Amino acid sequence: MIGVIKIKIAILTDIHGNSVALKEVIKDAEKNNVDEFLILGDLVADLPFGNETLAIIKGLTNKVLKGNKEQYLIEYDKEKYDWKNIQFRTIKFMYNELSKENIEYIKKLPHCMKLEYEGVKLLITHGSPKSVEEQIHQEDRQLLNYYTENLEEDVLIFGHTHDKMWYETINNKLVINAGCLGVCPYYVSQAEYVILDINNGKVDNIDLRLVKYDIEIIKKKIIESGILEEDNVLMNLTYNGINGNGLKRYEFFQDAKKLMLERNGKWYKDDAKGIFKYFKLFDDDIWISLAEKYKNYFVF
Ligand SMILES: [Mn+2]
Repeated sequence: MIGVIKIKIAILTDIHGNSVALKEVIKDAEKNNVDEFLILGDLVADLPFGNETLAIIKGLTNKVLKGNKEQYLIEYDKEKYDWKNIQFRTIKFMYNELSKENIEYIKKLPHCMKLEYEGVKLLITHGSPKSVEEQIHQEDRQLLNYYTENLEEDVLIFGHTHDKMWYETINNKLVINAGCLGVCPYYVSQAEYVILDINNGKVDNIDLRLVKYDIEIIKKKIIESGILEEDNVLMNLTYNGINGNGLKRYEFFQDAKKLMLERNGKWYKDDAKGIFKYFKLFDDDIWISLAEKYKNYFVF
């Protein structure tokens, strides 16, 4: 007699270097008897604890994808741009903090992965099946229709948008956005991740989980990392994002885009080669003036 086969899969996306949140999520997943971890990219960059984060990930699973943040670092590795823009200092810092071995590790990560568990076929990606950068929001009905109508697999899973976790059946396919683990802007120091239960050849439960972590540890680690001497603006915006002030982070970027658009007719600096195809920069003076405008919301 063949027994009923059950498997529990934890889906983690958009860790962004938050090793503190990652450790808490792993504890929660293990308490819930998870058999397998899938990690959907944006492993590092935003918070400067990249090597620690990658050490945990490597010990957890080899089912790991790259995100747009890894793509920035891969592009930077090719050219080693001597770029003076203030906003770029963060990406340079994140690159320089990673070990050579970890740079080689992220260079080998795939953009998509096809998996099969007891007859249930999954396609996992960071942004979309086409690109690490494309965003799929739940209101983008045309895009969702496009990616599900000819989908070979039963389930499409992604992250990248930092929208609240959601799932929906579209064209008979299960679509899951696994939210954001490391810099989730909707809660104070809480991480999102998803547990998928596959039972006897069917998905029979989807658990959207929220896990608390200690933001004071992160604050201390940010100060120790030295990144604040490079660019305290982006780090303040990131910290605000996980500390209940996510809206200010959003407003800052909306202001910056508006000012760039007024000045250049385009919301970012036009250097469409290498890393700058992906990593969008604002003019330094706009960045500095907004840092001044928002300084009352800054912690560092
Ligand atoms: Mn992303």
